Amino acid sequence: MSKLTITEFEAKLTKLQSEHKALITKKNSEVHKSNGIYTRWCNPIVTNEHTPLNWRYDFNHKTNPFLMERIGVNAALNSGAIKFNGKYTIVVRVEGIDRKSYFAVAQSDNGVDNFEFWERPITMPETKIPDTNIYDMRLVKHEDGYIYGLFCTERKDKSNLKDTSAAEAQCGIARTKDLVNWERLPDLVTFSGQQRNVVLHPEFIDGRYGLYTRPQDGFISVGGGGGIGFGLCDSMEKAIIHEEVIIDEKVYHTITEVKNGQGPAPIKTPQGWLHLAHGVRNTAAGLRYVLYTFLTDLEKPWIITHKPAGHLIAPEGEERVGDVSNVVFSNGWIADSNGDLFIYYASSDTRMHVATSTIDKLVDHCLNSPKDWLRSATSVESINKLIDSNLAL
Ligand code: M1P
Repeated sequence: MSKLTITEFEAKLTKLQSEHKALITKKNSEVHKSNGIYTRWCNPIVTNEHTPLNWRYDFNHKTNPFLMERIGVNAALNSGAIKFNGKYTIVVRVEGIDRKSYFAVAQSDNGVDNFEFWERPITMPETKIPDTNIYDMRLVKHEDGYIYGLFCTERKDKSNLKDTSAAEAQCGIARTKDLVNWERLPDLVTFSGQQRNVVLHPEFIDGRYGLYTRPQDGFISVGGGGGIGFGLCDSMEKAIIHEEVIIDEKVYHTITEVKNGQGPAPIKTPQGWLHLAHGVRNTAAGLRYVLYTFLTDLEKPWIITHKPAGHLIAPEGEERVGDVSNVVFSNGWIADSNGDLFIYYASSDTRMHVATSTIDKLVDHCLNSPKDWLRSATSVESINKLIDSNLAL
């Protein structure tokens, strides 16, 4: 096929632009079916195709005479979230077709649709040891006045150069006031191997910073380590955790049998800190990631007070298929001052969704849904208790 004439080029570009506009302004609607705890929304809120066209296409007829995509985006997934300047703001993990992830801000007025990316992706400064890949930012407005972004920084495992997939995960730290200019701080130092899913607690604890961690022996396998950990450090400018305790262990024959990790930063409620996390188990079809919730003590957020059995959100329908199938993952949620809750989650490492609920509903779920007593017989006991109380009405 010969090169496009200028007229053809312009017509093709106009079509691309109007299709893109239609996609990013598409109205979302609630899914009718709900378990009463939360409601899913029909359309993904952000996908690879929502990223701006001028990040991907060269609009110059001379240098791109076929008007082809020059820089592909593979996925838009695991996003941190924060209410910023009155808008529902997510910092999306955008993954290029070259497998490199980077961060980009997208905002919406209502939290459920019309997410629009800012003009450029975030330019994240590097430390002296450049990151190969950065992803899964947890955004926290800390009471010290900064917005922190904690994320995974992945680099080649230099102790195993022969194995080209041997990698090392650690926690990168950056802070900002405007989500545009980021100050990169040294990576978190812990003494428990690799780290992923590290999250900053939003308040000081006895004048110190609290961090949820996820120690792991290897890059993918947590090995003998694992569980959601917690530790304190004196400064975020030189963050060192000398002592880590495991606050939520992985447990045999549960949704966290293989591994788990803290999701976004917990939300303070009168009944305790409300948490969202992911749990992973193995199946013949590979790992299955689901989301679960629990409450921790207000004064001692490392102590779990209530934890309902099983998952809160598991992959459903089209969510079950993608680059890494059978995965839901969340590292961002936004609570409005009226108690409305927007849970942002990615499905199968491919696209972003929203589910809505309220703080009151999730707290009630934590307080009143039975815990996992770890045996089939005890699960039946929980059901019988419910039947008995219903029959007694
Ligand atoms: O592929 C599923 C997820 O796997 C990792 O999470 P975890 O460390 O808990 O296993 C991360 O790479 C995450 O980005 C990804 O969504």
